[in-house]
Amino acid sequence: MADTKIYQASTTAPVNIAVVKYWGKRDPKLNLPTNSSISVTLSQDDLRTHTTASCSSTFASDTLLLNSQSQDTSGARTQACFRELRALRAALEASNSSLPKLSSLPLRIVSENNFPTAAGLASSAAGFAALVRAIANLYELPATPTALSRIARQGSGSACRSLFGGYVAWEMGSKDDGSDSLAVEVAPASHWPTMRALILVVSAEKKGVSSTSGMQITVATSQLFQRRAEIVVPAAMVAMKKAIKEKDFESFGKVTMMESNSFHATCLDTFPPIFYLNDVSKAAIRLVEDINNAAGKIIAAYTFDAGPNAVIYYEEENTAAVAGVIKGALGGLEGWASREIEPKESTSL
Ligand code: 2P0
Repeated sequence: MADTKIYQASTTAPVNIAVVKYWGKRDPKLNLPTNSSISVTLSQDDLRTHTTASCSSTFASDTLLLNSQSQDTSGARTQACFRELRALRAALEASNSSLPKLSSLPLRIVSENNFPTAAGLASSAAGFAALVRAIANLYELPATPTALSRIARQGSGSACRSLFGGYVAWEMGSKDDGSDSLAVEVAPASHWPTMRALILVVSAEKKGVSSTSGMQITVATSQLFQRRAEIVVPAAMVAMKKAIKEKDFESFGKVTMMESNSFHATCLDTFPPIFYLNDVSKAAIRLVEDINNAAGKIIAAYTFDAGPNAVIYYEEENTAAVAGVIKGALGGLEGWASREIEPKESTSL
């Protein structure tokens, strides 16, 4: 009798915020970057994608539902993830004939974010990481987070870093096939339990220039870009890994802020220029400077991605001096919403 069973597995993946930024592809098809990057994974209680993957001979075709809305699965990125995961499952099935032939069945993916997708908070990173992990669980693949990061990277570059919790490096690699462009753990979240992040949502509008096209124009036109990729980021990678290992917040904060500034300077140096920061973002930068000046050292660090929203890192002992002051100062400003987040471990496979 034909197998009409529905096979199913669920998982969650967290949002990550880069402290050394990915910006530039040397291979747009495989999402191979022009520089390595490092991120901090945020708590899944606050920001995460939950995904259920199922497959069955009763499904007509591959489908993907995000926050109850049907998404196109024919895009090259989704197709690359499906193809890679099916190939791994097919290899398992070839070596063990008692396994059900899931690799040839249509897939149904259902994803929900517990944060607004349009809020500019790295939704593609959590989304593709959850998609890849859910299908890997469905297929019972004996794959490590690093092995799955190679696949998630093809969905969205930053997604490869969301396969881990804590502090994660995406090593750019040097091979043309991308086999060494992978995410690795720098330290688990438990290594630095006092780390906190405050998310300041300035605008929940969708960003003007998408990361994918923005970074392509930067690579083609920015004169600062090459120096950033070859000199600035490699030095920041070394300094950031050391700061995390030593739990040295002053160094962590300085590299985080300089990296954000370097990334946005490169955006401004793109032609035509890309503006992600707005006046409210700049007010947040000034406020963090004031807080650090008042403390006589770096106790708060801002970072901005491809949009105006700020993430402020600080240590628990400075909650009042950082999160308290920022919330007080920005409370009267329209359009600001803040959430305090504790970096946490990612759910393991
Ligand atoms: C990052 N960003 O490292 C940087 C900082 C935005 C600014 O990764 O084209 O959505 O899907 O590989 O991963 C945003 O880029 O781009 C990003 P694709 P992605 O987090």
